Formats: sequence, C-alpha cells, structure tokens
Amino acid sequence: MNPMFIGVGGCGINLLEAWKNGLPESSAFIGVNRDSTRLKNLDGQMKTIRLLSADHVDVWSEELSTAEMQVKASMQMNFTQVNAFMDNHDSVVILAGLGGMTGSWATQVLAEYCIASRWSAVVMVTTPFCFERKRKHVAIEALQALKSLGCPVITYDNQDITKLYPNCSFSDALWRANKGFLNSYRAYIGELKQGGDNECRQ
Ligand SMILES: Nc1nc2c(ncn2[C@@H]2O[C@H](COP(=O)(O)OP(=O)(O)OP(=O)(O)O)[C@@H](O)[C@H]2O)c(=O)[nH]1
Ligand SMILES: [Mg+2]
Repeated sequence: MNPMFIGVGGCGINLLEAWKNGLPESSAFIGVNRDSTRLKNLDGQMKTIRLLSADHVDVWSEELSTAEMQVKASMQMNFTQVNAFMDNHDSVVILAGLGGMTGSWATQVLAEYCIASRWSAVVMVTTPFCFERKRKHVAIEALQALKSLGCPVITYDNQDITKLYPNCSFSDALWRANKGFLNSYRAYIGELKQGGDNECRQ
C-alpha cells in the first residue's frame, strides 16, 4: 500500500498536519480547501487543490443547497487534478470534519470518485461538538451518504475531546485529539494486515 492522504477542509488539513510525521515515508499528501490562505501556509511537500470560494453564499440559510451544489461541483471540476496527483498511489485516506461545508460535501463526491477509480479508500471523519448545533444535521446527512458508498468510514466524536483533555486549552486539546485519531488509522491498518495474514494461512 502506498497511500495518498487527502485532507478536505480546515479540519482535514489540521489532521494531515498532525499525522504527517507519524506516517510511513512513502505517504503523500493533498490538502483540499476553499481557503486559499490556509493552502498557501501548508508545507511545500503537500500538494494542494483549491476549491471555489462561496463567500457570497449565506451558508446557514435557505441558500444551503446552493452552497452544497457549489462545493460539490467545485470538487468535481478538480477530479483530473486528483487523478494526476495519484500517480503511482493505489489507495486513499480521506480526512475531514463533518459539519463543515467543504468537509461534508467535497468529501462525499471525492470518496465517490476514488471508489469509482478503483482506489482502495477509507474515510476518517470527525463529528461535531454538541455546541455546534447547526452543523450537526449537515454532519448526520453527510455521514449517512458516506456510509452508503460502501467504503470503510471511521469516525471520531469531537464531543469526547472535552472529556479526554479537560485541563488543556481548546487548541491544545484539538491538536492532541487529532494526533490521537491517527491511532484509529493505525488500528484499522493493523486489522487489515491481520485479515490478510489470516487469509494466507487458510
Ligand atoms: N478534531 C478536530 N475537529 C475539528 C478541527 N477543526 C475543525 N473541526 C471540526 O470540523 C468541523 C468542520 O470544520 P472545518 O473543517 O473548519 O470546516 P470546513 O470543512 O473547512 O468547511 P467550511 O469552512 O464550512 O467550508 C467543525 O465543525 C469541527 O467540529 C480540528 O482541528 N480537529
Ligand atoms: Mg473551512
């Protein structure tokens, strides 16, 4: 396996940054975002894909469906670029925060594209804090849509962060949680390998 790690939206990119040094050297990285400043600040090893900005769309109003269509279409317009970046990679790990527009909607069409391209795909996503009420329903819908694609979807419930790191600042707690989520990926890879070994033994 020679995975391409694709961080989608703010959270996805934060996860990439937290995971990068703990991953095998053959790993490669793509940051996908609508926030161009965030993409410019990424370290030079990371490839980037900039989606269209929807600054003019009032996101949590009746314009929600417009924003969803725009994010999805913008991701689709970049499939050729994803394909070019994949080069000799045969698997993808997609990282994102559900509830965010980019993380919820670009992730769906990207995962669909990866599966259709026959790359082995796993999606690793956070679900919103309780206080992010408006984001909750977007996240629930997005999670259902991702699960229906048939690839493994591994979640990290952000609500657990407050319990796990009660004495940390919020940003420190997020960073620790992001690092901790890497263990779920490692466990997933470990199970895959064990499954493979078992198959060989039979
Ligand atoms: N664990 C964790 N969760 C995060 C982090 N950053 C954001 N989140 C969660 O991810 C959700 C989505 O936030 P963002 O990633 O900033 O949103 P986005 O995908 O960039 O989407 P838009 O900015 O709305 O286009 C938030 O509601 C938070 O619950 C992070 O660094 N770690
Ligand atoms: Mg964002």
